[in-house]
Amino acid sequence: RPRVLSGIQPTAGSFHLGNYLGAVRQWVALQEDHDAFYCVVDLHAITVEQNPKELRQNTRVSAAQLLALGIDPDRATLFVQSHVPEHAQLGWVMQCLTGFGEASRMTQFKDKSARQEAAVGVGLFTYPILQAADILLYQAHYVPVGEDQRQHLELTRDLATRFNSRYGKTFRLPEAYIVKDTAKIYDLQEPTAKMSKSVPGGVVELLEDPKRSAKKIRSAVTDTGREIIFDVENKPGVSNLLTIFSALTGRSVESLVQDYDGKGYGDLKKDLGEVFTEWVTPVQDRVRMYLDDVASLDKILAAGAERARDVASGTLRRTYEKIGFVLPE
Ligand code: AQP
Repeated sequence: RPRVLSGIQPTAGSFHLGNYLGAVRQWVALQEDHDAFYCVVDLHAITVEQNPKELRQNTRVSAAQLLALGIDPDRATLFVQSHVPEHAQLGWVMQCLTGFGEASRMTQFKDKSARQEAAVGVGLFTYPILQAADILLYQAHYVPVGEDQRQHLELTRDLATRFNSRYGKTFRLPEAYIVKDTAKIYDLQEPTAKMSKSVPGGVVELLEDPKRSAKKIRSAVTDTGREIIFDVENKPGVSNLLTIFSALTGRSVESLVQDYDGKGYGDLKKDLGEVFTEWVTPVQDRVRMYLDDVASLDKILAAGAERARDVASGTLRRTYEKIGFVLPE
């Protein structure tokens, strides 16, 4: 079975709808017929300052959300990145292989560092290199992510190619698995910008009170005109709502457009608020259930880490050997 690997940051509060539709929804589908590895990337989280108590809580809440959204620990390997030390170890190897100029071209770093008020750490700069190590350790065929990660995937492939040509074939070249329709969910208040936790406003959070989400959806910025049609160029707000509506219900955008023929933006937004509430309420119930039994949750993560280490340690050993490190007996 082809291998997939992906990770998500233990975001404070909760995941947002962009994380779910752009990434986690694909994770759930792929676990059916792939050998899937999914991790909560806490090492990535400390690239910006974290409160220790909150980080620990956010990591568990993230794992609970993944389970509640449909990741099945019997089918997929679900783990916490810091439980598998090989990530940091291969991360160092990859750093030594990366050009400074090459790393400087990463647009996400440019965006994030420009937005950050606190001093920018080197970890934020080398973030995509650690991400490359995350992927290469598992010899993943596919990496299900949103559009914003495409450049990081290219870097990963470049580093794998470089290592392979310098030391001999070691890493598989992974491919981004990006579902076009939901590759980029937009901010509800600014529908030409990516929905993102660091730009609060038009972000729908999965664990907030659904009434609040429905209100955000009802007050989403729509476009001039009245017609409900899918036209990303000229009607980004309405198109974004149609994308979300379609993804949550499984109905095609065309059939939604037909149904809303002659109706107003208000109707669409009100209905989408209800659709979201209906979808998210049982998800929230399941998150609570997992968090009520932290011991069992931690057990799931420990079992996942063990399976992940089995694969990761083999790759790291082969890598060390190729580099010329003396391997410990
Ligand atoms: N708006 C989005 N549309 C589609 N996919 C998205 N992803 C994030 N935002 C969107 C995808 O979610 C996965 C996990 O992302 P992450 O853990 O790297 O979180 P992030 O990218 O840091 O999330 P944010 O909210 O976008 O954070 P900031 O504001 O820090 O940039 C990834 O697969 C990502 O593509």
